[in-house]
Amino acid sequence: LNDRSSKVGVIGVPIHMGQPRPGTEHGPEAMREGGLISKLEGLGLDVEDQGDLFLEKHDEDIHDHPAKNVKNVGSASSQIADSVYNTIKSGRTCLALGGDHSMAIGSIYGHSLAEPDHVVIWVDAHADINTPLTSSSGNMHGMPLSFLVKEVQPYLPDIPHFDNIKPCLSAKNIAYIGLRDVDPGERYIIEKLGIHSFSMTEVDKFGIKDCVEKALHAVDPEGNKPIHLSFDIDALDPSLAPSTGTPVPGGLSIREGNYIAEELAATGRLTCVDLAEVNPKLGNDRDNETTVRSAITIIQHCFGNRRQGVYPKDYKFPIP
Ligand code: 4U7
Ligand code: MN
Ligand code: MN
Ligand code: MN
Repeated sequence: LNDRSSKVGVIGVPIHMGQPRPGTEHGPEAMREGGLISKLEGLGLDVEDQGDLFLEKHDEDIHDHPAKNVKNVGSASSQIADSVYNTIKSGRTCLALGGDHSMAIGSIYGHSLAEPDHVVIWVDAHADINTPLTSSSGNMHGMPLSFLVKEVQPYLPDIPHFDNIKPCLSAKNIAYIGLRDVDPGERYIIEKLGIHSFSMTEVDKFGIKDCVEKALHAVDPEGNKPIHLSFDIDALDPSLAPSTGTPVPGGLSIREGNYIAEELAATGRLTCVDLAEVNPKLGNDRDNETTVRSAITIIQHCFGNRRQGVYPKDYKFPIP
């Protein structure tokens, strides 16, 4: 696994059908234009940018299902899963650039095909574990975990076009950090299944250090499982990530976000990272720059940047 950490495979996931606001399909390009790839290379990483997935588009979707755009999100999910699986199998750490957070259905499932025993750290203002029946919006970016968690399956209606996706997580292998907008049905599931949750209240109470430590220990007490980080940019405070569809005040600071990323990277077991919900069509140019800058700094710290300073493996110290 350690060899994997110097090799990154970047996949753009231009999905927007998991929510109603146009623009998340431009998230990957906004992060690339912000210099993401060269910044990762500057860390001494071997970066393979695979470009954006060409997601199948179905103009006729299903209209009588409580979850919206199931056909489009379902087919995209299998494409995402294939591509994440192949990237991880090729020995690289996978960086999946979203795209709305329905992308995590495919990325977490694809990760599980390559590493069946993986665990998930979900950093988000939202719990994203609505079932199509508990969701008040019908937007699938608020549902990804409900399709993936085994214990939730008895409560799901039949979801057409999701035959390729199988539940691959146990409730005990997930920990949330940053929650502050959780729907009643979601809270009910979290409590019933005992899902580990470090909401902003716990971040306030214990500090980010304890929350990250406890989250890592909770999902994997032995500390040897591959880790999937699903980072929704709206976990950060809206002042740091204004260009996103569902901002919620009172979020993580950049210091807290970077700390989470540094600590996960330091495990040497971070195998796949999603960076979801950047929407450059929301807000003005300045909002976009702020949001992209925040996303890139989080990603850099996931891939070896440390605030104490770093130099690449092949660094040549200048001697006169
Ligand atoms: B995101 C919401 F009701 N819970 O289900 C819903 F508040 O990926 C929001 O975390 C979901 O941004 C937000 O629609 C999904 C709502
Ligand atoms: Mn969110
Ligand atoms: Mn989310
Ligand atoms: Mn959102």
